[in-house]
Amino acid sequence: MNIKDDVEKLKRKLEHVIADSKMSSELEVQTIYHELSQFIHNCNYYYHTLDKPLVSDRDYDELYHLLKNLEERFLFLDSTHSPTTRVGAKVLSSFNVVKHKLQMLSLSNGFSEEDIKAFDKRLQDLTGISDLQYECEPKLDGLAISIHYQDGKLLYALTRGDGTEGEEVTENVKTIRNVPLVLSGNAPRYVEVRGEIVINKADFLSLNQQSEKKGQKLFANPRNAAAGSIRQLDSKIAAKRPLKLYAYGIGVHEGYAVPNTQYQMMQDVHSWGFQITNEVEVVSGAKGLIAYYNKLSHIRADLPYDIDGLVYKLNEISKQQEAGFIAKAPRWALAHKFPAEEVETEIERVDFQIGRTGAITPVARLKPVAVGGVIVSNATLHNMDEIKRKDVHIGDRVIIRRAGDVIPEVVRPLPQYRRNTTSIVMPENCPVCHSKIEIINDQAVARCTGDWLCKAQTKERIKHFASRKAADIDGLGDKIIEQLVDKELVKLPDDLYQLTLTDLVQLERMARKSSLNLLASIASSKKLDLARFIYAIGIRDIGEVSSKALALHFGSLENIASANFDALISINDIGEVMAKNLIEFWQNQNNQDMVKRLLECGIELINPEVQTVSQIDEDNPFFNKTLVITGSFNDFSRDKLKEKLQSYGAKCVGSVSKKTDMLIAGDKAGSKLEKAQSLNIKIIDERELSVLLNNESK
Ligand code: I6G
Repeated sequence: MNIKDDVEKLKRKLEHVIADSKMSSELEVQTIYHELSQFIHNCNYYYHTLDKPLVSDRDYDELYHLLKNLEERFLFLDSTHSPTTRVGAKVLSSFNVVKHKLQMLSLSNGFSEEDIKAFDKRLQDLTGISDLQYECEPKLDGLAISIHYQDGKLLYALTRGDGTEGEEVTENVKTIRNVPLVLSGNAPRYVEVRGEIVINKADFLSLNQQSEKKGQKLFANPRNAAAGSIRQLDSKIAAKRPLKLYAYGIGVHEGYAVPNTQYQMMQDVHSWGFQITNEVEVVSGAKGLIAYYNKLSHIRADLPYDIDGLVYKLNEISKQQEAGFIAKAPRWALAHKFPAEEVETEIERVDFQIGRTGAITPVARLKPVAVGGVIVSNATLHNMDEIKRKDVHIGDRVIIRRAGDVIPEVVRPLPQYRRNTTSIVMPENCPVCHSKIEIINDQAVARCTGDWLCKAQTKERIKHFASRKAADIDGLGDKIIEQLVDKELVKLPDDLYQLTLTDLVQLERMARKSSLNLLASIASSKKLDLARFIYAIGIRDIGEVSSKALALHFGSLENIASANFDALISINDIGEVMAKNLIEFWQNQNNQDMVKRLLECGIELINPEVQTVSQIDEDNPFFNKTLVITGSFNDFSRDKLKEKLQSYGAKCVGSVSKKTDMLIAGDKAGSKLEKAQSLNIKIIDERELSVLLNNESK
């Protein structure tokens, strides 16, 4: 019998049940309901996953309405996994944060042919096999997700989060048309499927066209659109977004008979009803990997989705187990990243942006151009030295580069096209407050001398004061700060504490409720750790780490303010420039007044317990060691870990060099791990770290 006959037979049975609903037994209704929902699940699979419609649109609509009709008529039916749930459900107030049953690991990165050869060589040495097979896939640029199924039914879905815990986004994931709500084939009783949620390039263009027609904000790129959709609290909105899931792996739980190869694992996932990319291949050795890279680079633009690299995995599962893990990344897998995209455009003009400390950055305003999936119209030129070195002019055609989420930069001009260009000249006065600009270090750094009189500096200083690591004023975003400074309601940080409801409700997009919430957050920020306060007042070069070191060492604001140069540089994290800046800061009457006013308006400082070197056990393995902490950790936040290691007398620095004694590598350790490996620096993962810390605290 063909599909058309199946559809007609189903319709006849349903019409009978619906027309004669009182005569049908509960079992009869359950049976036909089950048959119909299975049929529609199958139609969805053929349409959304295989891209081969099974029935006509008209038949589909008719069957779908019959299914809805059954659910409305027979309330005893369990519709939790019905195809009708794809339209979304209730609106949530927030997402629950849930621990992953199995950690979602990250991948080590490779960038060059040398990295690929080294990856293959490492695995050859580890396994003792010279001709290794790899399973290869494109690395989709989307949002990683883990979906759990029990007895073949979708149970819950979590975002990757920090790898240890993620947000529960089940309602939104259930709206994704190619995510099976019920598994087919021979799926294990409990299974976790991992994949990437994306919006295909063509769907992204239509989505933005629709948004434009409705006068709504456009999405920057498919990844942002996918991530934003999954984080919608109203799943009816997510249901309207053209999201897709491409599965890439399995979180192995008891009851799954692990096959021999990664390739077979992907076929298992596919057989349960998931879409996998069409580009999965198995190749031999580094040569095969490089050929795969060349092939995919060539067809990258024609793929339906954005990719930011490729993933290579040892194909044999037993060999994966032999290779094991390093710093929470599998040793048996590698993400081969594509180089940052570069495009050509034109510099229309150059503006000078003023930062928190008055430092001036030249910014090129560009003819808008698409790069790395977003439209770019600004790029940094760093400073005047860079402009001179690169020989960039206004009106030049230039190459710009955008890597990941970092600010795009001008790489070089194309002087062969140069006509009617003009030189870039640093203005003598600040474009915002018109104060004199001082040039330091032979042009490398230029600064506006307006200090708190410059509204541009004030805006950046208030943003810094209110930021998460400083006073942490929730709800005080950049746009509000800009309005407050423009309207001269805030000239200095203490003005924040004098704001009234009347001041706030007059601002754009501030209703009574949001204004009251903001006043409450401002009030609760008055209780402030000394270290946060030091960081918040924005002393030049005094970052979060040095603020903590100062607070821990001196224990009170008065002690920090009166410390002399020698006392300051005796602290591990304070260098000579920082010590000089600290002394200059406290000598400046304006700064003294600002701090005084903050304390007068009720800021209550919480002083830490002072720690002296003599309290530290000098035999501990971290004493006097220079450490770099990278990646994320299960049991510590990075900040807490830094604090803990500093309390053992360690010096925590930001980058790996020959002087580094140890790298503390958590999850997603990335380039610092690679550099430490190449310099033969001792690497400690979270497990070893816990052992060392436990031994020390005994
Ligand atoms: O983030 C990832 C993207 C794609 C992955 C991944 C992947 O395979 C194609 N595979 C693994 C093993 C991990 N992350 C940890």
